[in-house]
Amino acid sequence: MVSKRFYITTPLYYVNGSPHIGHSYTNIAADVLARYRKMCGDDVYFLTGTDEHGQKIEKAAAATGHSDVKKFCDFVVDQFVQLWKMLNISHDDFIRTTDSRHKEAVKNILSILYDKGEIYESNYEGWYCTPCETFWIESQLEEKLCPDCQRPVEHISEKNYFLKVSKYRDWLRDYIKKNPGFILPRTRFNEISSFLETPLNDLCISRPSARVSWGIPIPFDQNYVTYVWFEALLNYITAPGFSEDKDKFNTIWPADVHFMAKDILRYHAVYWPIMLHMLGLELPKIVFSHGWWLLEKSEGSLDKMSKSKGNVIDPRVIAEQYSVDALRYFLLREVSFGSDGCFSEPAFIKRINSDLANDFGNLIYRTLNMLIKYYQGNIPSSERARENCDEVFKKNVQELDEKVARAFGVLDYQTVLIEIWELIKSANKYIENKAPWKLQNENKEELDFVMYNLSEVLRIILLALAPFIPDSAQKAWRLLGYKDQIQSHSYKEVSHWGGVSFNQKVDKGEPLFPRIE
Ligand code: ME8
Repeated sequence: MVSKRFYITTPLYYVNGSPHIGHSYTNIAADVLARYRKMCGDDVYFLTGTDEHGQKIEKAAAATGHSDVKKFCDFVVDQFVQLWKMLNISHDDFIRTTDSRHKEAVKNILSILYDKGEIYESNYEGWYCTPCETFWIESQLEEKLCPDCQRPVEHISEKNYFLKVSKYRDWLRDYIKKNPGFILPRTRFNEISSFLETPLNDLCISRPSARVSWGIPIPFDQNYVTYVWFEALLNYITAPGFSEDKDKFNTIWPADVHFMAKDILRYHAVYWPIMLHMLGLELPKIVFSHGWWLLEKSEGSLDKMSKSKGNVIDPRVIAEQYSVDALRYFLLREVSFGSDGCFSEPAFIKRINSDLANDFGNLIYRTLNMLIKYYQGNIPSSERARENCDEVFKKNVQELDEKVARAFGVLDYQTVLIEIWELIKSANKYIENKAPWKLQNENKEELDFVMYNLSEVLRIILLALAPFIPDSAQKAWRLLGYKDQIQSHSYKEVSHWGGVSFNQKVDKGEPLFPRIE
């Protein structure tokens, strides 16, 4: 039997502007999980991509003087592709909603749902927000503005196609109640549960081609294109081959984790599960909605970082100035995954200096330096240390793998890092307490014991951190005397004591995270 792959997705980002820190955040989080699961032995399928149809994109192309919308998309998509490369995002597939594999599968799915009687035609009268491409009823507006983006809406009346989502509300409510781990974190679960207490309107899934021409034609009515949200959500099944390759699809679906921010949770936690149910497919295991990165707008007031508002931090600039791994670490350590965070350079510098330059950097530097000074770079042969680690490390080492697994299970990256830092901090304290520089003259056997312990703890820390800071972990791995790829090792090895070999030859190298002044 073919085993089920571990399937991770990110949203498909709109190509109406360049990617910023917010998009990088989601992809870094997804990448860390992908790397972790691979180290746990899973066959990971990690999907990301871009959302390229609809009026928003048409308008963005026109605003930048592009008469060919696809060419405009190609140009912006390349910025996403380059950024993911720069940030070491290890996705296995990149889907564009303009790919023919996606377009054909969407048409096929529309026909399936139409034939099943889940789609009907009706007149739509109400308010429409062009940037969000969303219909609103009068009572949902906030002071006549779109409740999502607070921009003006237009009144329209037109014939459209609707998906019968309303009749599945009770089914979904029951499903969510029975599966409390389906929507994470808990606050978002509560939000969706209370949303489902009110009636659900059927979803308008078409737009007249006379108004929006840039889209996937509806197969049963050429005067319409598909609503972008309806077709974009389908990418999660079109990419793994829902229409083209059922065998492959069955090894990948259902998704293990869908990542996104809270702005688009409702699409993923309400409409998407109903669409899957209509198609007779299983639901994803976890829909995780993280918080927003905000920027200070004026003193004391914060605003969501957003492409359409243009108030963004360019991740390339931060990564170039401080390093990719510093950015990856900061984003996942600074705020709890699920809460909002305010991005500021002083906070970034403070975090990198204290955690990466001081705690982590110093531990590597001092350990390697002492190994070179006292042993010409050869890890000492201490049978006593290899058999049993020093009592001070025992609990942390034995429990690390389990604690990390528990935290990763609920996408609590901050707790994973805090657990790893417990070990880093205790190793730094160990150096102070044991004072190897004194042992060198006073007790050679004890020095061997202490330095083997430090080398071994360093090995464990590097393995544990590899999914978060892959480049730096690999560099330090080499310095510790390993020739292979750190990520070819099993994550289980973090709790197996005695991994470093006697006489393994270490090197000092350059500081990985120099202090930022
Ligand atoms: O919504 N903080 O695309 P999008 C944190 N195409 N994350 C942020 C963020 C911020 N300030 N800004 C953006 C769309 N993000 C649709 C998705 S999926 C089938 C279709 C991240 O380009 C976050 O993951 O507006 C958010 O959900 C996503 O980008 C929205 O990207």
